[in-house]
Parts: sequence; structure tokens; C-alpha cells
Amino acid sequence: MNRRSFITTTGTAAFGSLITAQPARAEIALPALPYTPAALEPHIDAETMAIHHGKHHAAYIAKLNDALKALNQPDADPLDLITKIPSLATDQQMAVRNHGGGHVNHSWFWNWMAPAGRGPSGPDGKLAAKIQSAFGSIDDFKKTFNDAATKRFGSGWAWLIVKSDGTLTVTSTANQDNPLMKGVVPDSDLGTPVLGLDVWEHAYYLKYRNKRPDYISAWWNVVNWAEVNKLAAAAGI
Ligand code: MN3
Repeated sequence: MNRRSFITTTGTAAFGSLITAQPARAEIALPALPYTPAALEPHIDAETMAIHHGKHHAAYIAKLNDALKALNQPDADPLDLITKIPSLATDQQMAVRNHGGGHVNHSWFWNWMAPAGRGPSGPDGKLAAKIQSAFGSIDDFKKTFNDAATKRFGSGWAWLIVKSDGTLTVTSTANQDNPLMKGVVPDSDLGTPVLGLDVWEHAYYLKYRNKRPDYISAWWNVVNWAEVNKLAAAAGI
């Protein structure tokens, strides 16, 4: 080996080892809330937020991390994974559906809320026009959404989604199912979520007890329309 090739070879080997020796991504960690647990008071109470985020969301993440290990896909992107559940090992499909869905849904949900009075109070021009053409008016859209959220039996979510043909629609899913779960939710519920509401009892029971409609109507005060507008634009609205 001449001097030049020695340098090249060892140099490449050293550089290569820096790349290949990089550890796998650490386990998925609980994302921080974008505000304090008390920031959504009085509409959503601090204790509910602290438990919902610190216990429920954390539990979904712990079980999702177990599923990623079992799938031998420690670096998989949860958002990508929930779009291809039917292709996963059958013994992990339900775990990804429940806990991958739980992690994705809650990560969005925290950002779909913001302290009341912060940011825009409704959809921007483009999204408002699309809502009006789809539902008649903003109020009619809210009624449709409230209806979906109220009538969801048991636990689940209500959604405003952009469908593949670019139209807006309101839908709801059970448990932690998400409108991106192709092959899991009915095709009529598939789309890109731009707004979602958690109607599991853990989201409201401490303050609102059994009165889910009161929780839903209070929640509109803390909807983060800046985030909704941003997601709608990203989805082609
Ligand atoms: Mn929840």
C-alpha cells in the first residue's frame, strides 16, 4: 500500500465509522406541551391537561416504543407507520393502531389548542371560503363538527379533514383511529386532518363530568386557528 492509498483508505474508514456507528434514534419521548397546563383555563382545566399529557399521552408513547422494538423498526416515523398498518406484522398492528394513533393524535391535539384570545379567532380567507362552500357557513360547519363529536359513541375523535379530491369534510373515528389509517378506517373517513377533537372521557370528565356537549362548546374558545390555517394550506386549501 502506498502512502496515498493508506491515507485515503484509513480516512474513508474513519469517516465511515462515524456514520455507521451513529446510534439508533433514542426512544420516542413525550413532546412538551406548547403552553402550561393551566394556560387553557377556564375552558380546559389544568389538572385535566396535566394528566392527559403527562399520563395518557406518555402511556401511548411507552407502548408505541414497545411496538417499534417488536417490529424491529426503532427509527420508524410514527406518522408514516400509521398509514401502512395492514403491511405490518399482524401481532403488532393493533399496538400501532392504538398507541401509534394515540401518540400522533395527541401530538397534534396539543397544537390544535392555544390560550383563548391568542392568534386568529377563526379560519383565514381561503379556509373560510372552502368551509362556507362545503358546509354553508362557519356556524353550520361547527354544528356539523359538534354533532360528529357528540354522537361518537364511547371514545374517539371528531375531525375536519381534506379528502384526496381536495374537498373538506367532517368525520369521526373510534378509539385512537386516525383519518390517515388507510386499510383500517373506512375509505369515506380517509383524509388529511386539519383539526381534531379528543372526545375520550379522560379529555373532559374532571371538569365537565358527563356533559360532553359543554366540553365541546368550551373547546372552541381555545382552538388554535393559526395551526388549522397552516395545516389547511399544507393540504392544498
Ligand atoms: Mn386523549
